[in-house]
Amino acid sequence: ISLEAAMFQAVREGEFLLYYQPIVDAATRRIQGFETLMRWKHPTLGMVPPVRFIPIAETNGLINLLGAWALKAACVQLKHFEEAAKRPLYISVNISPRQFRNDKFLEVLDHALAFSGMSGSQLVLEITEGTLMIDPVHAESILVKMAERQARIAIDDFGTGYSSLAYLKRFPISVLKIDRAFIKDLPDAPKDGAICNAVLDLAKHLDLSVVAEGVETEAQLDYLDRRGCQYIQGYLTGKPMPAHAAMAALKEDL
Ligand code: G
Ligand code: G
Ligand code: MN
Ligand code: NA
Repeated sequence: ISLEAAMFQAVREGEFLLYYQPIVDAATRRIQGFETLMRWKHPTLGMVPPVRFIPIAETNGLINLLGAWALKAACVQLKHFEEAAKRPLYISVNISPRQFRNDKFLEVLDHALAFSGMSGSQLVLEITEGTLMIDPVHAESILVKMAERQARIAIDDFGTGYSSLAYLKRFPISVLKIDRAFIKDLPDAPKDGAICNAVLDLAKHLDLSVVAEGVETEAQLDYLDRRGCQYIQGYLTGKPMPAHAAMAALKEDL
């Protein structure tokens, strides 16, 4: 049985689950929100990594079903996180190119918000530069509708895509997520440091937030914090974890 066939079975059997990775304030290390990351727990194969199953789901269209489930489940979970934390938080959800272009996408989004009772302002949708560039006219119309719902847009893997900076002017974007590729060799890589500084400067002038991804060391966090990077995500401040562990992390995070 192929991995693809196993995926359809996995949907029926409820083998997909969501992990949550904290996004923290660099200065205080307080949790501000979580990125939702999909996991597949297969009964015999064990944990199948998203790099193996997301591309298949993107090709056969199953990503629309999985993505709709993930968005709704993440919104419901956010309400539980906020009850545990007793303060407002946000949830960040990855949206693949095919999901973004699906004509049911706005319905899926509205259903997730209505079902969970969550405000759109607490939702961040992570898309890549590539997703925007496939069809910029269509992308603009979707982004404007998201902005009407107060949902924020983050550019995921920022700096690694094949695109121009012009879209930062054209589209209503709120967050840049600096790709791990630019973080991993900090603080001793002058070119990576220069790129991070340039992104932070650009974001400041465009009034965008920045999240540095893949922060694994204190030296990296310190470097980014000193240069005014407000938000950090990485193994240093929290690995992707199941909901119950994220709840525990929130209760420790006074
Ligand atoms: O979690 P890592 O946890 O291995 O995730 C690897 C990649 O899989 C991420 O870069 C992301 O692009 C993709 N991914 C993880 N979860 C989701 C999801 O819920 N939806 C989509 N579209 N992609 C996801
Ligand atoms: O493409 P996207 O940024 O959505 O995916 C994030 C990916 O990065 C996930 O696979 C997640 O598990 C992984 N990740 C998160 N933090 C770290 C980190 O500190 N180090 C490494 N190597 N990977 C990380
Ligand atoms: Mn992401
Ligand atoms: Na990324």
